[in-house]
Formats: sequence, structure tokens, C-alpha cells
Amino acid sequence: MYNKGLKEKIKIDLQHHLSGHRYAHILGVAAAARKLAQQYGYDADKAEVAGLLHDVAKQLPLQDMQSLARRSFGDTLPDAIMSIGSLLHGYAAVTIAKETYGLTDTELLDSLAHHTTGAVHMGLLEKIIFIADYIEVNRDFDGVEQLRMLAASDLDEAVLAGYDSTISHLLEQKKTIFVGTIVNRNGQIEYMASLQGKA
Ligand code: DGI
Ligand code: FE
Ligand code: FE
Repeated sequence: MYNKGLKEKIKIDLQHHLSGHRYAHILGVAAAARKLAQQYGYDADKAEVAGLLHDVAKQLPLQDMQSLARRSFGDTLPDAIMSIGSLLHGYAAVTIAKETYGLTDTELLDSLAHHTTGAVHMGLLEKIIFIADYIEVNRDFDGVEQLRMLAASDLDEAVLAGYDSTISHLLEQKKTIFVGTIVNRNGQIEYMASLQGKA
């Protein structure tokens, strides 16, 4: 299923549709996702395919993203997501994964949908793609080295640090913060506290 033929086909399509910069980022995310999957015990080929597809819709016009997202999610997405390409591209990627590559696995599709804003309860592949997006080799922001180390030692701490990094960045830039991002960060903190309770 998640074999070399599929990966090569996706890569050729990406090269046709995306800038060199975005393509390099995607290859970085796919490699980082593969490595995290090996470390945390997930199907590495599936994680690599999710990495390859996470930003497949990133450079489409907003209207195209909207119609793609509607085909998978109908009218269920908040306006705040439907109206901003930077928040919508993961949901649009779900439809491309399904319609162009015949992928139906829920964990994979969820990891595409939620890679930008996370989700209240993320599964392992969702966390892997969420974090791979920050730590891939081409990323160069303050704190990226720390996040790489955290990802290697504790995936849940890294997820929380990922939310914090995005929120800090948005605060600094005086940008709107999608309320769901805050809700999802709260969910991660509550999940981590529940693990502590069980320890
Ligand atoms: O697609 P990438 O650039 O690889 O990364 P991404 O999908 O994680 O994030 C895309 C952009 O979305 C990034 O510039 C930060 C922005 N973003 C993430 N969360 C929020 C947000 N923008 C707003 N306005 N609100 C958010 O909550
Ligand atoms: Fe993205
Ligand atoms: Fe990305």
C-alpha cells in the first residue's frame, strides 16, 4: 500500500505543483516523520506518505482549497478555518489523498487534516506529522534545536512545545490565533496530566 511506487508518484506530482522550497520542506517532513515513526513504533512507510502529502494543497488558490475541503468535510469546518488557506490546506489535502491516491486510512487522513492546528486528542501518527513539520531539517527558527531534542526524548512534551511555539509566533506577529489551537493545546496538557496521574 504505502510502497515505493506510491511515494514516487506523489513526489513527481509534488514537483510539478509546488515550489522548490515547498518541495524541499515536504521531503524534510517525510524523512523526519519516518524517523519518528521508527522511534515511537509506527509504520514508517505510512508516516512517510503522510509527510509527503501534508502540504500537497498548500499552494492552491483558496477557492480550490475550499472546494476540496468541502468534498470531505461538507459544511462542518468553522469559518475561521474555511477562510484562511494557512489553516485550511491540511483539510484540502485529505481530499487529494483520497481522490488522487485512493487512500482511505483514517489515521493517515486525520494526520493531514490536523497538522496545522493539532486536535484535542491526537493519535500517534497525528503527533508524528505535527512534530515532523516543525523539526524537519530545513527548519531554522529560534528553539528548533531544543524542539528536535525534545522530539527525540518525549513526543508529548514536543507536541506541547509545538503548540507553544506556534502561539508565541502568532502573538509576536500580532496575528489572530485560531481558538481551536488553544483548545487543542489545553487537550494536550490535560492528556499529559492524566498520564502523570496514572504513573
Ligand atoms: O504549512 P507549513 O508552513 O509547513 O506549516 P503549518 O501547516 O503548521 O502552518 C501554516 C501556517 O499557519 C503557519 O504560518 C502558522 C499558521 N498558523 C498555525 N496556527 C495558526 C496559524 N495562523 C493563525 N492565524 N492562527 C492559528 O491558530
Ligand atoms: Fe502545512
Ligand atoms: Fe509543512
